[in-house]
Amino acid sequence: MKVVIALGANLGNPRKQISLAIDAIRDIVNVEKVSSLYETAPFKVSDEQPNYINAVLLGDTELQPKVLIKELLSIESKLGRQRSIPKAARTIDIDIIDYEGFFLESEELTLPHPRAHERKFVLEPWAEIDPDAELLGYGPIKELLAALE
Ligand code: PH2
Ligand code: MG
Ligand code: MG
Repeated sequence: MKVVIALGANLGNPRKQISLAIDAIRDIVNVEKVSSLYETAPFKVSDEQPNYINAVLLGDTELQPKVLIKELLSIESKLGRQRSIPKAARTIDIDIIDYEGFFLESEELTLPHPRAHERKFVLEPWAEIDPDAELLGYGPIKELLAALE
């Protein structure tokens, strides 16, 4: 199953944590493409935070969506993720953006990611590695990006 996964970090050593997270993801996802690392300003957060490092990867996995998100959350924990308020600064955030074009709404996971369409920090790295991608329900990501600029 094809997956689009976004990574972000803005505490500790963000570049290192993203690299370690990708290494860990390779154990459960056949990682096919990884974007460059993007330094981005905090978007829609309610407190003062350092800039983020963001990246997106494309992969293929046998794991079902809820199993995959559980594994990704466990990688976050191993990399020191602490949860306080939503959108707090973090050592690592790993989100599933799209899973084989599935729609899913459950307590654990919403697919596609409900805020990806408004996030340049997701769309830009994603467009770098899959320029013709479409976000389910929203259309070509290049058009979404153009609308944000
Ligand atoms: N993640 C958020 C909220 N805001 N801003 C940037 N630039 N990068 C992020 O990864 C990010 C954010 C919540 O997940
Ligand atoms: Mg997130
Ligand atoms: Mg998350």
